[in-house]
Amino acid sequence: LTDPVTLAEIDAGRAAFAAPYSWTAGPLTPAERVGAAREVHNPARPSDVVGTVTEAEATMVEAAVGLAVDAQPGWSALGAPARATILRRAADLYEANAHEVFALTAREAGKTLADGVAELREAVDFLRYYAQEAETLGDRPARGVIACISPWNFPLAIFTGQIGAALAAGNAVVAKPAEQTPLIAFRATQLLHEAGVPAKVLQLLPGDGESVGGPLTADPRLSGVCFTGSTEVAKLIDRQLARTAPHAMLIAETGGLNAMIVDSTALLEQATRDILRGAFQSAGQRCSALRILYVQKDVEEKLLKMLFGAMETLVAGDPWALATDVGPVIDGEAHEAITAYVERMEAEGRVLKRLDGLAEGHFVAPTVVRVSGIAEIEHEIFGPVLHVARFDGEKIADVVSDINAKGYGLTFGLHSRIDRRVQRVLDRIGAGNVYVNRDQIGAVVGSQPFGGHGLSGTGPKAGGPLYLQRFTHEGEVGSDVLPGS
Ligand code: TXE
Repeated sequence: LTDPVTLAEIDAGRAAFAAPYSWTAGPLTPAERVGAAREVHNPARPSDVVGTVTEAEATMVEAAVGLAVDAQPGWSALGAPARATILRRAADLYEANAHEVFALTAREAGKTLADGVAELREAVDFLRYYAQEAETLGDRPARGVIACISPWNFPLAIFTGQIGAALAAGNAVVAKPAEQTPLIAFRATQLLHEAGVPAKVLQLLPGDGESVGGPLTADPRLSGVCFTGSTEVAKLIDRQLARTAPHAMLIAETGGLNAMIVDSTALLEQATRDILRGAFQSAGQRCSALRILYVQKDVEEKLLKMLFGAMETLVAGDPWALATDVGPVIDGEAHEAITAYVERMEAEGRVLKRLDGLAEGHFVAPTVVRVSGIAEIEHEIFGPVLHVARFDGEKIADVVSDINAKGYGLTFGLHSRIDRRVQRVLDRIGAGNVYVNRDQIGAVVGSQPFGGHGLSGTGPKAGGPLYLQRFTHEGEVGSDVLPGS
């Protein structure tokens, strides 16, 4: 845990954990609120219905963007200090409702309590950081209406970070959360409204990618899209904007095939701990997660022995139990895809280690798979599956070239105690975030901004000073194009 959680918070969370949720709010009139109701299920216990959501339809998208266009100038005219005050108030409200956030992240997204704490911390940091940055930037012209499209793996932090930046800079937002996690998004939106963000300035449109995300990103009145999710969808949106809103900016944060190199001089105890966290925390469902470990031949046997031993200590199970390290993957579809991959690897005789599975829920047992190198991995496996390759000390430059050639560029880790080697590798590696002799885990808002390039995304890094500028008319920085779109 990054922060102590009190017993009272856990008790309060337990009550919230059992409460049914439903989505009804929004500035649209009841007649405009159309769409089918959808049940949201707990990934650890699929028979548990967390709540129901009325999903939006295309006509609602049109109405919502219209309301946002009308409301945006008033929000912008409030001025940066007033908007910053509102966002800080929202951060306070998030903290005051911490227990409910933990409960929802566990129950709707299958996140462990430790992950829930980290997620809340990051969301709150985003709100306060962008509030402060907005005051520093002063009153620059905002862009207009921004569509924020977020994934389920950080249903609070990424959702809040995108929205917080757009709002701080004076834009109105139409947000589409991931279809798997609308309830956390709904609760966060309520708290932002309660803090003083007008209902028309921040609207939430739950629904799936095609039926809501599609029409939303095709609306010519958009001034920008802030997207986190798969590379494929980022490319779709990029092409869509070029057709219907060529003036609009796009920030896309997508996946990666993140590597770590461990050489024979590394402290293996530390490397083991960092590999374990990098590969299996959040059940491997982090864009920063470690996917392929390159270990130098002469320490391979020892390191893998230590790693497999450490894996045995991982507790998989109910995310709400304090002892749990690894929760479920997000849904049945993800479970099926990752399991099919692991079974294929097993049939090919590549599985080096696989923990026992759990009978109920969408659990995937942490698994280690043998590969000869990154080129062999077809695409990102978004779950607790680590690939291992070995290398010869002389060939480290080739390893770095292979990683670069794959075209992603999100996170990279290196464990070595040879300074010259560290420097040489860092000079060559193409990754947005690099971790040396430490765990390869995500962002630290304000001090370690996060983001990649190549197939891993476009635009400035989240949680850094250039990010907010991109939401204003003077922020034409980092506007590269996604390869292949
Ligand atoms: O992503 P999608 P999914 C990667 C990871 C994962 C894969 C698929 O490899 O296995 O992507 O995950 C919305 N127009 N990451 O299916 O589909 C969608 O509704 C507009 C990495 O969840 O990209 C959701 O809100 N929007 C990642 C959001 O896009 C559309 C986090 C992301 O969904 C749309 C998540 C469309 N046509 C997945 N189609 C990370 N960087 O951390 C979908 N969406």
